[in-house]
Amino acid sequence: MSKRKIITEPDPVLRKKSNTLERVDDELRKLMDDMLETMYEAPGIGLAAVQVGILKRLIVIDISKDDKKKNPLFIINPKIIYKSKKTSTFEEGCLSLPGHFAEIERPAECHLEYLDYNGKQKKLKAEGLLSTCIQHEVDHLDGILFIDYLSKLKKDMIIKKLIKQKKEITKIVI
Ligand code: GNR
Ligand code: NI
Repeated sequence: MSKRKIITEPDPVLRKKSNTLERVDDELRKLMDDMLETMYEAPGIGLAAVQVGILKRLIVIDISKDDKKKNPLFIINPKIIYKSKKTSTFEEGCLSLPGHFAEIERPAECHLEYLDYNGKQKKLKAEGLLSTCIQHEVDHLDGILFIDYLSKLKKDMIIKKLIKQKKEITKIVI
């Protein structure tokens, strides 16, 4: 397994729509293993392939807190088939928006159809943090970031700070 570089905002790749996968093979499983390692190292509870620069409809999630009892979820071609009217709010972070957090309201429950690590068709009913995380990751596959749900003022402020951070990093490199 190898760790991959996480792309951060602003980067036009993060705004692209990811493509549906045609098959689940060993090459794809290698990518999923790399994504899981990258996510654990970050650390984060979810990662979409686009965040490592690959425009494929693929996400990995592990919301388990206990380091010893890992519970990874590999989700290929996710399709949200139900979203509840009831909503819930969580403080969200994003590995592509380092250092920024915001309370985001989303449907509390969602039902999902997808292919697993072995290419098997699965269904999942999610609530709580898992439901929020799935919706956050599926948004990535459609080029959406959580800052898109904030006011223009808050969103622009965060993007401005991220641009400044990137400029400072390049200065250090030079
Ligand atoms: O690590 C992450 N934490 C998180 C917290 C609340 C809601 C969503 C997330 S996902 C995020 C990792 C990430 O950027 N995934 O795309
Ligand atoms: Ni994210």
